[in-house]
Amino acid sequence: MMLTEINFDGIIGPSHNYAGLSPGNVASANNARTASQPREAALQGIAKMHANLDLGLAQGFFMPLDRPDDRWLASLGTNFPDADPYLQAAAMSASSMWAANAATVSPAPDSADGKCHLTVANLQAMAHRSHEWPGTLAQLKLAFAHDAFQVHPPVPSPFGDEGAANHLRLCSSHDAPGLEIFVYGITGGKYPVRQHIEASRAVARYHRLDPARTLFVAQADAAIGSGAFHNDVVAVANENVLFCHQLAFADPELTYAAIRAIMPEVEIIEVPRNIVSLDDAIASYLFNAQLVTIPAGDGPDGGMALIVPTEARDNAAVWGWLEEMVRGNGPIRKLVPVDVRQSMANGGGPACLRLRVVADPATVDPRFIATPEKLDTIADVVAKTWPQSVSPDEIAEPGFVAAVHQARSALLDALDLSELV
Ligand code: SUG
Repeated sequence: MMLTEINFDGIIGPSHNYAGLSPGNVASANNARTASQPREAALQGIAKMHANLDLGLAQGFFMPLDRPDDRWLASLGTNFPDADPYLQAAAMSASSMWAANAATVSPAPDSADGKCHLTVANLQAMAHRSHEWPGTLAQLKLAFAHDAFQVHPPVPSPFGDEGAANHLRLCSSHDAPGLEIFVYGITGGKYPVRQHIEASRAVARYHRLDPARTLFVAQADAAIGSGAFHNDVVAVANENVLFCHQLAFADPELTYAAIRAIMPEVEIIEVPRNIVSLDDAIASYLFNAQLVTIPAGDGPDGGMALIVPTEARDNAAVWGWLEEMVRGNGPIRKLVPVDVRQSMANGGGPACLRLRVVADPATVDPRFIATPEKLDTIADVVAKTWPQSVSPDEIAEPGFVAAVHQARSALLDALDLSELV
């Protein structure tokens, strides 16, 4: 078994829109009711996947879910034409693009049974995301049907679980046993808490993790209150590196000490609040980066790269700090800005768009694995069928709904995934 980190990106669906459905998500609120560009959005996501392949990384993808979600509306005793505008918008959301919220993943070396475990996230904090999990679960079961995996149903209500966005894994290398850190919210101040500790503990039990290598850490209320609705807006980890904001965790010193006690070789890169404020961190999404190990021989000294949104480059305080860090002798050697502005306008950066799965690529259903040719096929379908622009007032129009259905069907056909109804 050759265990590698594979990043599975959610393909941005044809109904991508800015309905302002996520209280506590500053970008989504700021852009609420403006027009979105679904085609451009999806092409930006595909370009990011291409760039990752060029860096020598393993890349996969997930299909957009069927929207509007008629089954969910039926469970609420209504249907799309009769539903009120709020339910219509919630049923049309393309939010499954943020694959970091699809599931929590524990690679095989961390689990007592030697399997890679995935628990689909219930996403129950937000109505428009609470109905993602059945479609996501069906897809995970297809992509990870091999014996090397175990896919779990969601944690039951009332415990909110938002998947890998609140989960960090530290390890000496991806194929070695890791330290898994589950980050949960307590009060959140003015905004809702999305990740509950009871859910995190349940996921750790499902995944048969070693309690001696598992930590449960509270997120700082200040971070949630400033708009870090998921921990991955203020922290990211890769192998032995934790890159985080000073105000990411409720008790940073205790958190770092607990990590060091289990993993003395950890390198913690903390960005001080007096250089990058929480507001700058959240507006630029510098931590919502993909921190990746460049395969040996391909990269600058085979070190790590930080794939950041272009918004991080546009912020002088943030970019200045990042450039200085890269000039130093640290583990992060390269900055790779990517343009995912359409997703960013709804609060989703490069890291939100991907789910990391450490596995042998040979054990994954090949239909979900990206190659440059397959990405070109996807881009071709998107260019031909994805709507160009839509305002939230137009998402319930029958013509738009029909276009969304046709676009997704065309993609499923092109990738031989029509069984995902
Ligand atoms: O859950 N935005 C998503 C963004 C998720 C980002 N993911 C991570 N941080 N991992 C959310 O708030 C906006 C939907 C709208 O307003 O239409 C939205 O759902």
